[in-house]
Amino acid sequence: MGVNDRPLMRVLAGEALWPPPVWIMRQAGRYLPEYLATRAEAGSFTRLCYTPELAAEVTLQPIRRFGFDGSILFSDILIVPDALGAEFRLDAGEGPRLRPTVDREGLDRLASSLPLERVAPVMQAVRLIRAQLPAETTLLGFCGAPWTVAAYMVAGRGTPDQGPALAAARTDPGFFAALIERLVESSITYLVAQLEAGAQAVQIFESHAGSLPEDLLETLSLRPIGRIMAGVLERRPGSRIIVFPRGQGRRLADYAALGAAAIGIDQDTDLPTALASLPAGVASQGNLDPNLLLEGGAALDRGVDRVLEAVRGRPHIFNLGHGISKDTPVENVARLLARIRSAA
Ligand code: 1CP
Repeated sequence: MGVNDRPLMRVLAGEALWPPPVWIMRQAGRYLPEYLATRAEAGSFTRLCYTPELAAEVTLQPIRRFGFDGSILFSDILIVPDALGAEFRLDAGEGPRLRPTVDREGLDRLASSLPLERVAPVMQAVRLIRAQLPAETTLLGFCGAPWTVAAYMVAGRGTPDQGPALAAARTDPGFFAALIERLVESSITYLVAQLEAGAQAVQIFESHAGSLPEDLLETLSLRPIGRIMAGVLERRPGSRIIVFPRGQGRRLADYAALGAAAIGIDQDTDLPTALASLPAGVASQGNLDPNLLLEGGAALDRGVDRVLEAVRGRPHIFNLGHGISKDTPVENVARLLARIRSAA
């Protein structure tokens, strides 16, 4: 099977498939007992990300169990700041932590471009995964969008509203623009390396797009993502890029116009309205509320059917509106797949 015969790749090329191909954001993760076992073996989250054999193992676990059409590299959006020198760690019971980068001096202490030798284990994981994946499964690489990654870098952790990064963008726009610029260049290098190692498409996660006010959306989100896409496409013409601007459901057409093959849609966005706003030929992805997967049963079935009805006849990749919850019963994921794959 050639790369372009894979169902998920066909949809990224604009073809409507029935039933649609499916993968789940955070499909490798804490709801799976085998993930918890490998994570314990690794000792820490970053060791898991930087040990090619273990990262490949957890990437493949949900494929073996469920046969998703897409397999997403197991890593994290905070690996890029870590490789730049920001010291990412994830301790038990806490969210991610980084050494905060709050001004020009802090930025000057970081690497001026992404050190490829530091992310070499990630690329080795990509090669190991591709070698073991079924031929029909698409391997997705990814990175965080500059605004979303910068929000963690400035605060040194997750925050409810990205307040520290918004304040920095307003009070020290020169520093903030330089930080975004560093992340644009690093992300191009990082995504191109993933594509060269065997990823067949990549997703850019703008998970905190929703916290950006109207007057900052263009400079801090749309333009940087557009520059990453142009940089990747210049070096790898024809690359398929999925953009997920969570919390900006009314601006999906603006993100699509950057050259995206597909646009991710969160669960707070009305699906028929969002689909009507997308240009023909741009695929859609997502929208199912992760809480329905937590709940299961008839509520889950109805949610799945509602998405299927809305996307019939257009290129769509079935997925959630955000990552799967760690408390999700594994059997609900099996039920979701069975429902999609038996869709008439
Ligand atoms: O074992 C654990 O405790 C780790 C939990 C975990 C996992 C499973 C983290 C920490 N990261 C991941 C993996 C991960 N993260 C993947 C792997 C591929 C997959 O199966 O999907 C991906 C694509 C990400 C991307 C990521 N990391 C995003 C963007 C997507 C999203 O969820 O919005 C973000 C915002 C992060 C930061 C991050 N890393 C981890 C957590 C818990 C968080 C969010 C923290 C916060 O905002 O408070």
